[in-house]
Amino acid sequence: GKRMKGVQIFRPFIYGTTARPFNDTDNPKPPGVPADHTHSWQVFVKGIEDTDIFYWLRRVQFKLHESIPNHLRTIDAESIMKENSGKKSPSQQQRAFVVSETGWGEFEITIKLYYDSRSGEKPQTLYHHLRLHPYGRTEAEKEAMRNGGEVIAWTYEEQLFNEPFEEFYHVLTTG
Ligand code: SLL
Repeated sequence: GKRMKGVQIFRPFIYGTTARPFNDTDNPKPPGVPADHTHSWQVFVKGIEDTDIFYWLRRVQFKLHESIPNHLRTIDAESIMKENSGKKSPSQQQRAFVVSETGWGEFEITIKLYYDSRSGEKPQTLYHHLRLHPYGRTEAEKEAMRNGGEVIAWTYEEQLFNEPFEEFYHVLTTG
């Protein structure tokens, strides 16, 4: 195919983790969760304000810590969309590549992005530190995180497609 000379297309997305400590009120430990697990957490890749990214990002592989059973988690846009097609309202539809887990420790998560094959792009790897405990430069920043009950570590990113193939340019611009 031919490339679009001089054309650059950006697609914003967010990746990161959200963690919550188990407690007796709003986040009770589900049955079967090991006694030493202190938190529930999620790692995700998604569009800004839950906009669709499945048309350009086709697969995400999350590599978790090896202490976690089945630590390589691969999620295909195709299977999410298949599940969404059975749901009545758009608000019930899943808009993110997400893995939900429980555990006790922080570690580095490797996130591998696989693009639509028409892009000709190789997979790209991101690294994200799972945060379970409040962090920040000041005690006030940490306290704010404790109040919310959630520890949020999110990164805003823009995917650049430089001189995309014409066919993929069409995919990008028509959704
Ligand atoms: C640490 N270097 O020592 C890190 C390792 C590993 C966290 C943290 C296990 C969960 C499971 C889990 O939370 N591992 O058993 O499913 O802090």
